[in-house]
Amino acid sequence: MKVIDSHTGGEPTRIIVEGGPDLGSGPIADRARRFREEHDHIRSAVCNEPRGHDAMVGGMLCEAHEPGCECGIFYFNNVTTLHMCIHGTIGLIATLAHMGRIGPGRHGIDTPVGVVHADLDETGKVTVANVPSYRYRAGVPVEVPGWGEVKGDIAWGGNWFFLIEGFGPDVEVANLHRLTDFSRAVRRALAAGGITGEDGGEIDHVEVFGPPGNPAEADGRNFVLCPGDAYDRSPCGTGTSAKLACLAAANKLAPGEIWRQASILDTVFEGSYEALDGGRILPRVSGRAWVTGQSIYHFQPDDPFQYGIPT
Ligand code: PYC
Repeated sequence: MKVIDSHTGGEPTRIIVEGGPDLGSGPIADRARRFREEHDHIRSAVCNEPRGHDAMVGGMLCEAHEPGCECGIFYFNNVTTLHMCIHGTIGLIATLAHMGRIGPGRHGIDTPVGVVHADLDETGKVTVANVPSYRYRAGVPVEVPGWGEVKGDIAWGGNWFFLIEGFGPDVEVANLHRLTDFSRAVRRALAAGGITGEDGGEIDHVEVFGPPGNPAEADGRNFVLCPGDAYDRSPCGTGTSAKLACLAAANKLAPGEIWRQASILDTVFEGSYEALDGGRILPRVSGRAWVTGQSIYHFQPDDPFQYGIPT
């Protein structure tokens, strides 16, 4: 198996470019389900130690099902497959360019949540037009053991997010452990209270907002807890999409206006949106990825951790 590694604003992406499992043909969502049900050991082998670590996001490069797409992709992490991942898509575009498969221009990518388009420019900047996003509920109260009542918005940005501002620890890198504890407690309280996305989907990402470290470079800083309990080193593209949906719903950002979202590490994604019918938006998120290496993996039958150390 061959993988190519990159990072997008600090968040790693590892794309399986050769030697992945045979998932057949058909819609990417079906192939992602087949991967989850029949090849979960490959997810663990790629993302977990000793080859990976808890922040690693993997991607399985496939033939596209939808016409006009450059490729298909689905993403996974240390515990599960993801609906969508924008930092991963920015990493995928950098990887395809590194492989010589694509150059600057617009590229269609077939994903489990629909076709997305990514523009690569001459400088390496990638802009992803994400799936339609929306705020589902605003100011939802949840009683969080040890932290009291916390209010947040529920929004879809390709994953379900609970977006919190004004509660919990300050969004500063010195508070990483407390932010992780807080966000995990919020996610547990949401699950215990039966609070879900509109489709009953689990809210598996928690996003806490604070002021930017440097207002000349960003409009806000976030901390994002991912499903496997790692924090997103990047500003999280699906999380930025969910934020844009909330700003649009609250009339705080006009269509086409730029929102600069900094991560907890102060790496920045730029976001803007186009208004769609029914209160939905089409978010566009820009960032940059850098290829860091490539590897050939060996699976030795007598290696007790050939498929990773489960998280
Ligand atoms: O950038 O969308 C994103 C993402 C999701 C999980 C980690 N990063």
